[in-house]
Amino acid sequence: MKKIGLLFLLAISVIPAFSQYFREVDSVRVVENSNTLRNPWAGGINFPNVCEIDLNGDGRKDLFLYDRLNSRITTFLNNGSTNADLAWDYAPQYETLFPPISNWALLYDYNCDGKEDLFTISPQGGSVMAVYRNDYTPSSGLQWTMVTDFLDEAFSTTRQNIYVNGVSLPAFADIDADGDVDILGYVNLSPGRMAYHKNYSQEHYGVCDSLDFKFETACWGDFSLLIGGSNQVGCFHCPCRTAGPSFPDDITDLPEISGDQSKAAQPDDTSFQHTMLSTSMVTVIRTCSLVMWLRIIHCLL
Ligand SMILES: [Ca+2]
Ligand SMILES: [Ca+2]
Ligand SMILES: [Ca+2]
Repeated sequence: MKKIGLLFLLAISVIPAFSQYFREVDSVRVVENSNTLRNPWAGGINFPNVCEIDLNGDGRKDLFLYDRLNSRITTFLNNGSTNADLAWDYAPQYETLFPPISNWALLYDYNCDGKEDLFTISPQGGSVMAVYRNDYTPSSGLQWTMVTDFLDEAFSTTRQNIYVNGVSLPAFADIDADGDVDILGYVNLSPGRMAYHKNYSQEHYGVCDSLDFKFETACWGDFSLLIGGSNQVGCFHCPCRTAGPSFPDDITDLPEISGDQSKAAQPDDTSFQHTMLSTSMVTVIRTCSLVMWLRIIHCLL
């Protein structure tokens, strides 16, 4: 048996070695209709969350995209060009620096240090949200610290998780204009209403850097979406409790519409090809923008 093994080793030692090597090349120029594409090898974009973040600490806001269709992160650096078509450079070196993301990812600077922090579905799964703090430094670069994997709030005399799910995105904004981030979302069995999770960081600590939430109301804005779909408002100034489930998908865009700092909720729905705009009279700060998303798609393609 030992002789057979020795012969086998001798045999393979004299067989010429043929190996195939693959090397990634992303510098090949791609021209379409005489136009040279700026980021032809950045990959496609299907169903992304788009957020601003300064990836490299140069003071310019770069781009973070999380494609919900294939769970892919894509990052672009802002090169400072005033031409929006030329401003974004594909920078895949930052894509692996983000923490584990599930279903969706939104960036918002909750602790007011100028660095966007990350909110996503918790590694615990279910209807729980996790928060990661952006601890970028010039020496260490982009790095994250988990603040909590169970973002909770006061509810009556107890505490509960701030309800989220993998389909419907919450919105992060300063709803009451006191400087700390609040959250709009949906309750477990939503009657077509938006729930308001108010942050008491300013009230309790005098600063904006804490996540001290209380379930304020299940009927923010005093309106209700139409039960059964079509992504329309069913009623304004209607009684707070109406029956039946309705789950619009996203309310991530809270744009200022009229220039008077009043803001609007813009629920989207994957079942319909249109979105809806409902204006309000409260002051909030816009986070990830649909307008920006459309602009990016225009720039990258
Ligand atoms: Ca930057
Ligand atoms: Ca921050
Ligand atoms: Ca606030």
